[in-house]
Amino acid sequence: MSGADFTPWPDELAARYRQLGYWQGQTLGGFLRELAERHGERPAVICGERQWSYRELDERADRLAAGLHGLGVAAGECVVVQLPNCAEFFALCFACFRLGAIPVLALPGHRRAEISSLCGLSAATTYVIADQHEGHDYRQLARDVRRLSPSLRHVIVAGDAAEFIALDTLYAEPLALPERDPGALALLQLSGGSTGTPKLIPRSHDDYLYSVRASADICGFSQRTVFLATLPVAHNFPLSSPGTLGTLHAGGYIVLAPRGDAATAFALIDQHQVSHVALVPALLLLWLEAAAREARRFESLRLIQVGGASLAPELAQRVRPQFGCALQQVFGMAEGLVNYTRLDDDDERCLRTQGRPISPDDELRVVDDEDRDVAAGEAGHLLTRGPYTIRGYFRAAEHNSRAFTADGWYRSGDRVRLRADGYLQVVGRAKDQINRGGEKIAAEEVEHHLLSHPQVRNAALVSLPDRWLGERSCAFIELRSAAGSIPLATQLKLHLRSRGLAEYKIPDRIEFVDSLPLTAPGKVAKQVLRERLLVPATPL
Ligand code: AMP
Ligand code: DBH
Repeated sequence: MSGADFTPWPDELAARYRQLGYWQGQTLGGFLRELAERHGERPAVICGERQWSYRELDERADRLAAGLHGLGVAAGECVVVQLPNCAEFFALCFACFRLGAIPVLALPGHRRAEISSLCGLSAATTYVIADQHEGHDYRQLARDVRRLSPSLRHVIVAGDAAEFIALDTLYAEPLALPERDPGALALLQLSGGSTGTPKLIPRSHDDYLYSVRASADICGFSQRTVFLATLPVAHNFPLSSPGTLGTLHAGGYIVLAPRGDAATAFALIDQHQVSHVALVPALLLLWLEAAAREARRFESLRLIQVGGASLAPELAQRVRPQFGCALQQVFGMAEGLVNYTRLDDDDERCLRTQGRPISPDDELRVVDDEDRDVAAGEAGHLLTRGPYTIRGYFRAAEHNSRAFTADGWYRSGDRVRLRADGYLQVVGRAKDQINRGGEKIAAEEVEHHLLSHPQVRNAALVSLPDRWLGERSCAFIELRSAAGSIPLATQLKLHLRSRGLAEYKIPDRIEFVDSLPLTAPGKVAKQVLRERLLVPATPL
């Protein structure tokens, strides 16, 4: 990896983070080795009927690393991992860490457009999928992706491999592999983004493990923790805040839910006496409604973490009465900074704030449009730096000059208020993104796909408030002159699907307008569009 791939922290700060023990000089591969030595036969991962101990997970990682090596996968190569919540996800990721290959953590909902652009950006040589999940056949997706991605050499499948390589056949005699550099790039997370093309987030072993260990401490994870993974495990929140990795760090075990719905999750909570779970607000709402209908008890639950999107205080206050456990708000980003309400915080903080940062060395600034600090307690743009916040996206020099200040602050795109007690409240968003139930949609990306339709002259994607998801998306479309047939909303949606876009990015609503309103510099006035959606009677 070259310097352009991974912007390092300044030397003095790196030395400080090491000296303060944030960066412990351990790789993620070494992390699992140490846990296996400590916890041996204790259960680590439960996936359906299967249960892997720490020792077994460690051994599988070694054997899979040898198998990948045998295929010719080398240190520094990128491996796009698109697996649902299954035990193989962990064996495979740790195998990559041991080998020095870089997992690129795609989400199960991604389709041809997203995966081929991840492959292009990372020059991935290997793509790992499950055969099928939730009715989707990933092998067909892999056939499409392979046509579009010249760098891809191997497709590995958990399950029925068809013409590809079966993951189960890759377990080989462990090899003696060289230790990796803990300061090096370990994995690439995906950013929700706000631009036309996806951005990859380079996380090092040292910085990622710091966020995992410190999160596990803050959230009180221990050997008694049974963590139910309901959100896709590749996502930064259920992976590291403290999530599945934090559970392993604490010596507890992970129960993998194939999906997050209440029926599936409640059955697993009962069966495995689950103590901790991480949810987005949209999922919490479904769970609350289901739990109220069933009037049931949750004796084993200790903590429900909620993050990824704004949580209304009215929803927050239903958690304890309904589930009989504590609520923790989590405001984080795959780029780094994570904030938690603390376990001993009073109700006011737990219900009405999004917590405070993990680290005493997390730096926060709240600024106006000209990057001037706002008065204490006022709302503004959140900028941040710290021991686990990236200094630049992967291979995105041009974008980095806008997404980071010259002195390394990450522009989160969130509008926040920083209170005198150090707690944050998220009050809005400046970035051009829709947060659809915790799934982020970069408006520009969808607009580019809409503009590829021959009849579309201009398109603007905006958010629309929604009771269930928090926000949904609405595309405003300006058509070209009446020549030819006018596309219907359904045809535009089909057009987006035919371009291989993930389903959650397909606009929930489409409105046709004669012309899009413009601001003075000629940009689409999205605020005007959002306001139009709030007044249904106004003619569009
Ligand atoms: P990403 O950068 O794609 O990892 O997404 C992180 C973004 O999710 C943040 O910058 C926020 O916009 C949003 N987010 C995460 N947690 C919360 C929360 N608790 N409340 C409001 N927004 C959140
Ligand atoms: O939304 C996120 O990206 C997020 C939310 C909570 C996150 O990355 C995290 C915690 O680590």
